[in-house]
Amino acid sequence: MTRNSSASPSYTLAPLPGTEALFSGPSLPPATPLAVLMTVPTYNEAENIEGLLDRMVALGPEYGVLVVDDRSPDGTSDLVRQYQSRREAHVYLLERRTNRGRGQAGIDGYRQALFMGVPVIGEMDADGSHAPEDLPGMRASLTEEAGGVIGSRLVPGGREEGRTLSRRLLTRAANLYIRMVLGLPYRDATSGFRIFRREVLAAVPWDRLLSRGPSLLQEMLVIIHRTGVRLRESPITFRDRVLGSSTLNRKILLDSLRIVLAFRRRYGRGVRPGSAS
Ligand SMILES: Nc1nc2c(ncn2[C@@H]2O[C@H](COP(=O)(O)OP(=O)(O)O)[C@@H](O)[C@H]2O)c(=O)[nH]1
Ligand SMILES: [Mg+2]
Repeated sequence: MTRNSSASPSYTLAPLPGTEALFSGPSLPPATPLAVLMTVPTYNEAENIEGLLDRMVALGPEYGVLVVDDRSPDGTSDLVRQYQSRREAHVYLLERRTNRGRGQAGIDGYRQALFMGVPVIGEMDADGSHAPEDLPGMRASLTEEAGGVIGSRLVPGGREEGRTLSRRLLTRAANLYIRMVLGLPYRDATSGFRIFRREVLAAVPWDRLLSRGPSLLQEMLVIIHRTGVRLRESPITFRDRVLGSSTLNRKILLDSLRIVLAFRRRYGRGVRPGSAS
């Protein structure tokens, strides 16, 4: 379903091979064109989604959100639709009917955002751990020579709040492992808060990725790095999820260690000869 009126381009559902989905937009799209579109995968985020939308909309009319929901039983998508009918804001919803999962939701979100032609496209969690207020700083770090910006907990100025010592150590150990195995120069390769130029994302082979889960975050970085594109890191304040429950468990953790080795087999460890530097 697509509802549209007035000035803004009339966005429609992108071709999403292998996924059945519905797409909707605001009843009253703002006259200001979309400059930054953040994709937000959601599964049972009814407690968090309206607060996130309010904070995103407060950044200005050129910022938009694309919620990518997997039929959350708690009615997350109903809340988004209500928001679309009452606020003049770039709030879009992709309701996936098949292939539930964080990895495929992320892929479909990026495909939909690319199809919409927005110049800067990113992703963040719905659970409040990523602060919309950090986005303008990330956008300011997107200088001409950068292909994107990682919102980083582990560069000077970056912070973590409300996290146990074991979670903080886990983040650091995972990043050390990823840096060593994949030869990536980034301090926070596990951060799920990032923005990219659309041309950088357009070069990602979305239908040939290995990831089916959260490891998509690292697979995207390794693919982009191998093409010679460089990202910057900009400090963020990360807050551990306050409401709802995390999908991270021991099995996901072990799977993600294994899949990093699979990335190394497929993509190698260094920059490909012949690619730009
Ligand atoms: N569409 C979709 N989103 C998901 C799925 N699993 C998790 N998410 C969302 O992905 C984001 C990250 O998940 P979260 O539970 O916060 O993981 P953590 O940050 O690693 O603890 C949140 O916004 C979740 O609602 C899923 O199967 N489908
Ligand atoms: Mg989270």
